[in-house]
Amino acid sequence: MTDHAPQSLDNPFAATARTLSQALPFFQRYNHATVVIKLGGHAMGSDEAMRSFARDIVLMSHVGVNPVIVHGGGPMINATLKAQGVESEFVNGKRVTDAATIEVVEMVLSGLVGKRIVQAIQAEGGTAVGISGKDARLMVCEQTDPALGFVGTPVECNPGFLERLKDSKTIPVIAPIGTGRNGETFNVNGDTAAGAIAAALKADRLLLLTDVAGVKGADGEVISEITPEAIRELTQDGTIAGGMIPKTETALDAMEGGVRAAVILDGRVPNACLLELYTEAGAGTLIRG
Ligand code: X2W
Repeated sequence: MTDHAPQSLDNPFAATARTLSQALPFFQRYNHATVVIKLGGHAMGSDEAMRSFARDIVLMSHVGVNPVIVHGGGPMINATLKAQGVESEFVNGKRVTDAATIEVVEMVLSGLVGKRIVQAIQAEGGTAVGISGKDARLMVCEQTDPALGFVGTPVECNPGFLERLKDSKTIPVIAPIGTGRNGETFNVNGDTAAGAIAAALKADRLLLLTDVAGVKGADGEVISEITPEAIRELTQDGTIAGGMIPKTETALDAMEGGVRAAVILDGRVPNACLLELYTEAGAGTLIRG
């Protein structure tokens, strides 16, 4: 008898089952959605944080999302350059990149950082490939400004190869390195690269994972949802300032390019991506028109 008795009402797993059930409308909403996730170097943190991020990505892919990861790695580039006795200079958030620096940037991003993310995803049971904007001519760039050296602005994205990866349920992990039309290598700001790739894919969501909770209003509180017009107003009156400006600009540019909505959120919060996509409250600041 007891073998077949209904589970008691205080089953400790009841809350887990209820959480899954509550997520159904969100699983349905994002089924077949393309979600571009920018993982900034400051959001990467410990091995445990990387494991948690990778697990979220694999879960998303299992419930019908097509995740595309674009990563940064600024602090890791700084550490490698420092070990070589080189200090970088940044102008408007972009690293002045000479011929020797671009080699370090490419090695660190495409080699170390990208492959760490690939391995983390595969450790959780997913399949990922690490590429850069050079591969399959994904991100063709022009020089941003001669004063910045080998810093590139994406002028052409060819995302056809990403579509083929999607068909085989392979998660792309993209380093923000671009190719020039004459074979140059360009260093691209990670946010800029994520925005350009999200626009080329006409992504449903662009998640910018960073180390702040979101966009703050004049009262210092994080704004949970905001329109592009309101972002422009808050930027003009100086409420949005400093390092947040490149992020909001990326979000607005991506939306002008056809991305449906962008979210700026704290990637250090456990399960940040799941909180955003699969719960009523979301996470960080959702920007949509
Ligand atoms: C960045 C690329 C990496 C990046 C750099 O060299 O640091 C430029 O500044 P985070 O971790 O997202 O900041 N490129 C042109 O964007 O990393």
